[in-house]
Amino acid sequence: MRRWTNLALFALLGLAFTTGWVAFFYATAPSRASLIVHAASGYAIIALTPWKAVIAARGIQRRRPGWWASLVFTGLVIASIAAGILHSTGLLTGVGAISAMEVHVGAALAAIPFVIWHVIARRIPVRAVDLSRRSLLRAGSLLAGAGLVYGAGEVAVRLLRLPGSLRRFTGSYEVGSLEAASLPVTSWMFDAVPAIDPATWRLTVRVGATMKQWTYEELLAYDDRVRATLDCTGGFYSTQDWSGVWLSRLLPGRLSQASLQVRSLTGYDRRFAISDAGRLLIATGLGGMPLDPGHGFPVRLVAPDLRGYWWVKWVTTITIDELPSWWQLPFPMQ
Ligand code: HEM
Ligand code: HEM
Ligand SMILES: Nc1nc2c(c(=O)[nH]1)N[C@H]1C(S)=C(S)[C@@H](COP(=O)(O)O)O[C@H]1N2
Ligand SMILES: [Mo]
Repeated sequence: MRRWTNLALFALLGLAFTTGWVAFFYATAPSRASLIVHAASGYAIIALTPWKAVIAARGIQRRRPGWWASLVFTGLVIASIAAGILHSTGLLTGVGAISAMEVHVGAALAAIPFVIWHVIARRIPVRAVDLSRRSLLRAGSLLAGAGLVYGAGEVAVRLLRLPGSLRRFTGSYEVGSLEAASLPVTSWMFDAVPAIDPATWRLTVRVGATMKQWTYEELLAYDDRVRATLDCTGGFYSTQDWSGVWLSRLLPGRLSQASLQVRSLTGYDRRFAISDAGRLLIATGLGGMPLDPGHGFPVRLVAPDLRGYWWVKWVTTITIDELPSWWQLPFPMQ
């Protein structure tokens, strides 16, 4: 049971980590599907606490080198799970500018080097019986049981009318919809708001060797509109009315290329399939007013049904090329 507990924890940590990122990748149904498995793996980790506590108590008594690092690791796992539950129930969704979701993911990321160290320093032999019917069945029942606990928790959140009952299927909370002034200004990681002079700014559209430039005035002549929901992985969403021009209208007629890359003045970029151009808006306006610098002035991308991190702000260049649309890191690195 001891070895099985440690192996199960290893598998569950990997599952929680993977399903968390899958949920971040989507703003549609797969996000919820992934979060159900995610929450179940989190509760399964909690369920193993009594067994792991015995293992850990023995290990701590033995004072093996680096035992304190295991305690830091334990602290990070507890912090991540606690912040996840605080977010999901809505009991505490943030303190000041820091959201519970940011703490949740931040602690999980900080735990990575510790898990790697922990499983190397406390290596356990893996044997054929670990994949036996019996251990797999046990793992399956643990995860299914944890899934039921999650389901019961969701029911309880609704019966108790906790704020968590108001969250969207991605787990995000609504903020200031249809009230442009209440839309938060946020960035993926490190980007700061640049100062851009609309008189000299140009939107460059490159197709192979040819290139066309648009001035801010020229783009203002369009009035395509869309109501769309920005769903930030930081844990909030907001539905707003956006105006501007469908990206497809800025492209020359027939294109054989596979993808288009939208790039910010800051270097931040995202790549899309060319077939998406008709549903991507190059926005100049929010709630009937020109964008303000924080929300992407002079123009930003509005990408309905995609998570907020696809909505590139301060766009300067659109490049159409032969690269497949999946040819990029799944998440930006800046
Ligand atoms: C939620 C994840 C985990 C937590 C919070 C955790 C925590 C701890 C703590 C606090 C100790 C005692 C201090 C020490 O000996 O360093 C320990 C020991 C140990 N852990 Fe973990 N651990 C986790 C996952 C794992 C995994 C995935 C493995 C292996 C694949 C593992 C294998 C061990 C072993 C073999 C020991 C030593 C027990 C002994 O010396 O008697 N642990 N763990
Ligand atoms: C050590 C790794 C992790 C563990 C053990 C863990 C566990 C949990 C738990 C227990 C919850 C609360 C579920 C609920 O009651 O609804 C939760 C929520 C959540 N986690 Fe994680 N998590 C981990 C890492 C991550 C990562 C890396 C991400 C994203 C990249 C992530 C994204 C989320 C999201 C979006 C929610 C909110 C779900 C909702 O409100 O319905 N998690 N997590
Ligand atoms: N250039 C650039 N665009 C960006 C980001 C960024 O960091 N840099 N952050 C993205 C993320 S994560 C979100 S949620 C939205 C936030 O848009 P808002 O500040 O208008 O609410 O912008 C996206 N566009
Ligand atoms: Mo975001």
